[in-house]
Amino acid sequence: PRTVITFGTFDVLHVGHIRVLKRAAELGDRLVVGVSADELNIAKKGRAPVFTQDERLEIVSSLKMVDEVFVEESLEKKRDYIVEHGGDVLVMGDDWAGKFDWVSDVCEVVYLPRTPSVSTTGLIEHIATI
Ligand code: C2G
Repeated sequence: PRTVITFGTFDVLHVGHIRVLKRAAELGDRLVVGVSADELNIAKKGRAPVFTQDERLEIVSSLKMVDEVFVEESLEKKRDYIVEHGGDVLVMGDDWAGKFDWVSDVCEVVYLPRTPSVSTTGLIEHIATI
């Protein structure tokens, strides 16, 4: 069986997240998702996610196209996570195009086009004006 692995924050889950997960799942038999840790978001984006990592893990693991979830503590551990979870193909949105080519010694790397004009930041700003 072909295992697909992908990573993300999946904070305030929206249709862009659903579409990339669906398309990722279609590339294999089993989809494993690394959900980024709260600490990783604070370090990289300077703010905590709206939903905690436990909440985001519960949400993502409830999706029918997702078979397994784990916490992504560091971007630098990507190759270790792929090997540990038996990933045959890494899928990322094309906002990350080229950024994870360094794992192509252990698996195939595919970047999928993002869904235009939907983002968690946009949603937060929209909700704030209501
Ligand atoms: N995505 C998308 N279209 C959007 C928004 C997001 O296709 N309009 C995709 C992203 O390209 C990514 C996934 O949804 O593949 C999750 O996006 P984020 O939650 O923003 O994840 P990010 O914080 O970029 O991941 O190792 C990577 C890290 O975990 C960070």
